[in-house]
Amino acid sequence: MLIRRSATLAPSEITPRALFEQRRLFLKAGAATAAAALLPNLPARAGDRLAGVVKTPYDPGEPPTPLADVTRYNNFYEFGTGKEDPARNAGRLRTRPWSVTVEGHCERPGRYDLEDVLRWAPLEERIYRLRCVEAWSMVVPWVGLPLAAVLAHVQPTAQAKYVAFETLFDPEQMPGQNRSILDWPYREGLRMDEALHPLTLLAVGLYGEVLPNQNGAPLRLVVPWKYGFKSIKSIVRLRLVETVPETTWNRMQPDEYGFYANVNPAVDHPRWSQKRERRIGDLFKRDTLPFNGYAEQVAALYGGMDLKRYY
Ligand SMILES: Nc1nc2c(c(=O)[nH]1)N[C@H]1C(S)=C(S)[C@@H](COP(=O)(O)O)O[C@H]1N2
Ligand SMILES: [Mo]
Repeated sequence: MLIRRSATLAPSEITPRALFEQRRLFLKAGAATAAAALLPNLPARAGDRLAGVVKTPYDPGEPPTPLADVTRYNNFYEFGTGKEDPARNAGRLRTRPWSVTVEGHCERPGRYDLEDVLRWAPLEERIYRLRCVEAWSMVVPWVGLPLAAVLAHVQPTAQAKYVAFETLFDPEQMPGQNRSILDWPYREGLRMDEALHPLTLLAVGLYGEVLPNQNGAPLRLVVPWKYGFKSIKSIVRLRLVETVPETTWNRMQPDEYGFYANVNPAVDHPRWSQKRERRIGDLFKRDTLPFNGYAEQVAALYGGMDLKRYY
């Protein structure tokens, strides 16, 4: 099935329920910020143990993919297009000092040091499924903070309907950027209710340790109900915007990669089926679940939307 349409949703189409949920989450995130005022600094080197990580009930109850696979089978085109290229080449990325610039429609724009951002909420361990659009998948014990906590801190105004994200642009550190395989820097975006959803995580670690560079150090997005390409790595910029932001893959191949990119076994990629997936380490394929198994938590965000059109 080939679906061509630009997948956008007018702000007027966001349901009142979604907006209500959004406000409720906002209040919760504010409380978390207050509780996290005094956290130890984050160790800087990949593999360093993260302290003070709160265990959460986010766990699909499936065995996590071995660390060796999570860190040696990656997509990170800034370091090459082969699955093993990022593990080989990402070592040259300098992840400290690191700052995140927040711009656009918010009360507190600015350039924030990563250490400060990490004081806005406690670090949590959450085990999520990751489903790549290429039909492989993993189970990863991430460590991070809810994106909602960061948004609560910078306070989006009523005009902010979407959050746009950008990866670092530095061809000296990211040699893949010397080739025009993608339109650099890598860009992604979420609708505000998706960005505020409690499942949406900004990860700084995995398996209890500082994120290896190839997995998106020092700060990467994880949106478990969407295809992996939405989970942008090595983020340096957040922009609060009023209209649907441009995203890298959507811009490259709009008929193959939609803005929403919700995992959906009923909507095939134009060149292959999305009905099944191979969990890394498994011999046989398994069925892909709607919203990657998170339908109960997120399906309501898309009530009334035609998910074949907004793919
Ligand atoms: N900046 C950047 N982020 C990126 C990518 C990329 O090439 N560059 N690849 C995406 C894709 S397609 C996937 S499947 C996931 C893979 O995450 P992992 O390597 O941690 O498993 O990262 C996503 N984030
Ligand atoms: Mo992917």
